[in-house]
Amino acid sequence: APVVRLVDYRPSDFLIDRVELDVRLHPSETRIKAILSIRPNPAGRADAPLILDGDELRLLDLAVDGTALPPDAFAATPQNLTLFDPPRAPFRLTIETVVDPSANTKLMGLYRSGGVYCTQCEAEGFRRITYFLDRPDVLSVYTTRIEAEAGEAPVLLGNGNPVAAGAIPGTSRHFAVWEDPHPKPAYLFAIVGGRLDRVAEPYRTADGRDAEIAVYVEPGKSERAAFALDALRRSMRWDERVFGRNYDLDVFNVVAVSDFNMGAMENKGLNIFNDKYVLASPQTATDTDYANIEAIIAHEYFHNWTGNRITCRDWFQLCLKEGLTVFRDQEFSADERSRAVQRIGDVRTLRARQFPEDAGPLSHPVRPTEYREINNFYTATVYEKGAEIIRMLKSHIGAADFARGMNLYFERCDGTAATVEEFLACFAEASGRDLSHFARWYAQAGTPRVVVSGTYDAGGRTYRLDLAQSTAPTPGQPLKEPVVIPVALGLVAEDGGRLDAHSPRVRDDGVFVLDRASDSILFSDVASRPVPSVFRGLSAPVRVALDLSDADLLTLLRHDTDPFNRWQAGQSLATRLLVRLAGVSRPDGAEAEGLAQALLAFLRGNAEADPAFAAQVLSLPSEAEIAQEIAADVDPDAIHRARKAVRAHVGGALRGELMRLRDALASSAPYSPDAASAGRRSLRNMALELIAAGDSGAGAGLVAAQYRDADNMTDRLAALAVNAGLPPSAEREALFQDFYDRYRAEPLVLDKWFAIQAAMPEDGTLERVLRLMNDPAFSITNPNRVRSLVGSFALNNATQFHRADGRGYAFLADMVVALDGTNPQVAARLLTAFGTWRTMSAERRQGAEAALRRVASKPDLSPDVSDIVHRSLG
Ligand code: HT7
Ligand code: ZN
Repeated sequence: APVVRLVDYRPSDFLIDRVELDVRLHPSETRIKAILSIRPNPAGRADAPLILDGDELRLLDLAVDGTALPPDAFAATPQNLTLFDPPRAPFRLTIETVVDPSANTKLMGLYRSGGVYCTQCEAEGFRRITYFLDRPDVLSVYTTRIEAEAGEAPVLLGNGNPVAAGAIPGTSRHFAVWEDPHPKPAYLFAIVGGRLDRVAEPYRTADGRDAEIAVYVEPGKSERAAFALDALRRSMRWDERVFGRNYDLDVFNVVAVSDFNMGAMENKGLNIFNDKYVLASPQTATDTDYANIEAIIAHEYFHNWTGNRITCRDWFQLCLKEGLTVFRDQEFSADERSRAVQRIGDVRTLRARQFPEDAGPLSHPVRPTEYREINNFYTATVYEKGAEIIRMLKSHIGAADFARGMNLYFERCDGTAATVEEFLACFAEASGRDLSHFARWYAQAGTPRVVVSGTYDAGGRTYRLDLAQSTAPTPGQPLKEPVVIPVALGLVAEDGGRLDAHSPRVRDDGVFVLDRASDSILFSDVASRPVPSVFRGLSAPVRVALDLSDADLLTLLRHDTDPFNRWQAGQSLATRLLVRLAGVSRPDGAEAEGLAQALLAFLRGNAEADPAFAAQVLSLPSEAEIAQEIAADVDPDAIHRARKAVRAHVGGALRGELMRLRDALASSAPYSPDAASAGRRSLRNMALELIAAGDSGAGAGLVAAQYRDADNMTDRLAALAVNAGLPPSAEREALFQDFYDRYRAEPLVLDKWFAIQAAMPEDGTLERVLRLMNDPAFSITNPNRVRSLVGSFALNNATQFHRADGRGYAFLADMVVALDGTNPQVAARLLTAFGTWRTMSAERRQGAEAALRRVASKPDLSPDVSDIVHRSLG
């Protein structure tokens, strides 16, 4: 595929003001008649041909202003429709195409999922429905007529408001007409047709519009849609209250489908969701599922303003809608739940997904400057680091100016396809600041490393903090410049008392801005040696190198007023120990005694007051986090052994307290997914995990009882996950079998069963995965199944995916090649699991490179897989 470059952007030569669509749904021959009201763009070239995008399309008919075109006036291929000399005044182009939704395994454009017709048009799926100017800066008003067999598709949904519907006399077919008054790019187009149940409620917006909000699900599952509907209502109220944004149509529909490439899609007025992020009942969904549903429902709804009303000029600006909308959904979840626990979770995701991406061959700026396949840029960098930039912008200019900037952006850019520059200009204007240096965050890839050191002068009662930033080279960017880094900080007295130290360089809100390569802060009136607490709340997406003693970390864990840094202190303590133990062949768990005592003291003081937070403190850094810290010649087996030894020791040392907490936190109340109840469950289940790590015999007994007695999926699945970590036995397998038997009719529940087994850190797991691929519940064409089994193996099972004999790599390569023929997007995403291959030990590097080269050598690779494999090897 050719490279697309940001510098080559130019406005479209033509605009399409109106789109009238007539879609006749049919399982294998759906016909689409499109009437496009086209005019030359004054900002485009005057003599240009009209080149419409297509993808695997077949043209049936073509007319300009109602008249068929002579054959030499146009050319049609599956990829393009070209009018060599189109009218230079407004005209109506009629196009008829035919597509086969049942054969569409790429799940882009119009396809069928479990008998339901649905669409996915972002980023470039609309061109798989009709020929179009499929670019986000072409905004059109749409009217859509959908026709189908009434028996096959009694529900017909489109964007906007419903304006007509009825039977087609003399036939078994019916139709519905939808009108969307808001101009939108084609990527926000959607239709749905099928047998679906509906839950709905009325909603009156803060500015007085009466709307109906509804969730559509597979027949018989409407009870499982209630939580999503509730989350939608809460999201709408939050956006009114916090961002002053009201909904703008008469209906808002959410549809759940079972085959979907990503999490969900924000189509105007008609969000389409992966059913994993809609359906929830206490018996089938975990607390994590509930929290994800709430966050993704909110995310897609928030796109209505940040993405739809204001869209992107081109796909390089993807972070304009995604980073901002992730920031908004994170803030929503923080307000609805615990702010500290939410932040810890968001930082864990950032470090687990974005930091490795930014340190590997797929590293790219938050606003990339070139791409071969845009689908490969829906990345943790664009989403999560994009959100961190917004968070920093808010802390850099302050909450009040941030709010003014957002309002200006909504006012000024509403109805347009905007750029990052236009966005930042609103904040520069609102705050009166020059943000040109801050803008470097969008252009420069890589995670900055900030080295911090402190010096106390008891005589002068001063304390100096020295900070220095640097960023390692990334592909295509050998040289790096300093970025603007807001450092939220404070000083903590060694005994935990107050320290009234001051520096004119630190703002009243505790933020110091590091905007050059190095700088220092001098505090005066410092009565005693302080412990620095820096990057509170992880105030910037950086790696922090601050060499605190274990005693200092214990002070922070005990006394820091910032909960995030209390948690961070515990993690730093554990990481240091784990990295050290990963370097020895027989790690001695007894070395974790200091950590265990610190955790015990923490639990005694805090566990019952804030169980969710305590569960986070108890949760040791993941194997992937330890690998990142080691960074070169990584041996996942050594990391696993070290972590296992530490967990075993901590579990043994804390056993009494953990058993007590399990009893104290037990509840006989019926299941509720609220954050407080979920927090209690998370600590109880973390306790179970540690007790089992310390004593597998005791663990097995507790697992069996909890599994049997659980009245909800959170507790039952937690027991099953701990079961997976027990030594091999007939009882262990019997529990897996029991789970399968109970939930054999629940694909989303069996996904959890697949994922847990694929993540088992033991020799036989690859054979287990191969066996599970033959299970009738597995399907290679369903992305959720593939992600649960193959994705979990590649991403959550370091010892087995990175097997020294290379069989894990070879398996993934086989899967990628097999999947590339049916669903290249899913195949390409799986392939990103190779992202850390260069950091592995030499023999593993050899195996990974061989597997990647084998993928690269396959003829007819999709642009998606070809792009990832070549960048990974590059
Ligand atoms: N904006 C949506 C992105 C998306 C997508 C992208 C490529 C291929 C399939 C897709 N499905 C959804 C999701 C979001 O960020 O809200
Ligand atoms: Zn999004």
